[in-house]
Amino acid sequence: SCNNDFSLARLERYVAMAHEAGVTPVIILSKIDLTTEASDFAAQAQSISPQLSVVCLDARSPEAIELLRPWCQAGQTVAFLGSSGVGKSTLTNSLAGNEAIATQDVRASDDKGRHTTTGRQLHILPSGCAVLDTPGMREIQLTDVSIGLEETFADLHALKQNCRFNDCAHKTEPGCAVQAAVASGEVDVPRLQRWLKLVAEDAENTKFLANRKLRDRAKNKPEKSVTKYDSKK
Ligand SMILES: Nc1nc2c(ncn2[C@@H]2O[C@H](COP(=O)(O)OP(=O)(O)OP(=O)(O)O)[C@@H](O)[C@H]2O)c(=O)[nH]1
Ligand SMILES: [Mg+2]
Ligand SMILES: [Zn+2]
Repeated sequence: SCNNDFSLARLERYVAMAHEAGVTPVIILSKIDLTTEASDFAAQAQSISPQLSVVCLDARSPEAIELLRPWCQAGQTVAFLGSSGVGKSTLTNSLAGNEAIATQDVRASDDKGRHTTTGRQLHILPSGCAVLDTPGMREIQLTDVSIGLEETFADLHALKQNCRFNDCAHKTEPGCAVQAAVASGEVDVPRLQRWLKLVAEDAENTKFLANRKLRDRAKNKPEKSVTKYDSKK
């Protein structure tokens, strides 16, 4: 949403997850009616990648049907993911042309939602498109998304192929192509830092889960999934 809940770092996580899953990511920026800076929010979202589709809308408006038509054809399935209160259920209602799903105001202090939707639900639209409305995520932790990260940060991934060392950490190593690009002003440094953080997080979680699977298998216990992450970071 175009308010205090907007986070570029969080959007990158969702996009990486979608790429990894082989799903086409589309960024929907809701609540454009509540801001005069919708184009700034859109420019930030578009900075993730020029190829990414970014759609700005008022989720309560019937115009949403027109704006999302390319992805909402008969036989297609879309899933709305995002923090609580961004308007996933509101948008589903607008697409369905009714008010069947409950929605609830966000907190005025920080624009956070109240976790109104509590289970995933598939809705079939009049157009024949299936929409999955989901509960707002409190956190999104990355595991096993190395391919998703490569696609999301394709420019940095391409640069890193030219580093002198295979295991370059892109910090102080000699012959680091990424740092050379930073020096020449080609690379956005905050974006580079977010990439390094996500790559490290993914590696750590993937290793942690692999070890746990081994341990669980040894003990013959069923396998559990994923861990915790604070969405503010
Ligand atoms: N002004 C405005 N309000 C919106 C928009 N989208 C959603 N809202 C309002 O934001 C509040 C939260 O919307 P919901 O649809 O319940 O949000 P949600 O993403 O489904 O939230 P959870 O179910 O908690 O994950 C409601 O009061 C909506 O009316 C929008 O584009 N503009
Ligand atoms: Mg909801
Ligand atoms: Zn390097």
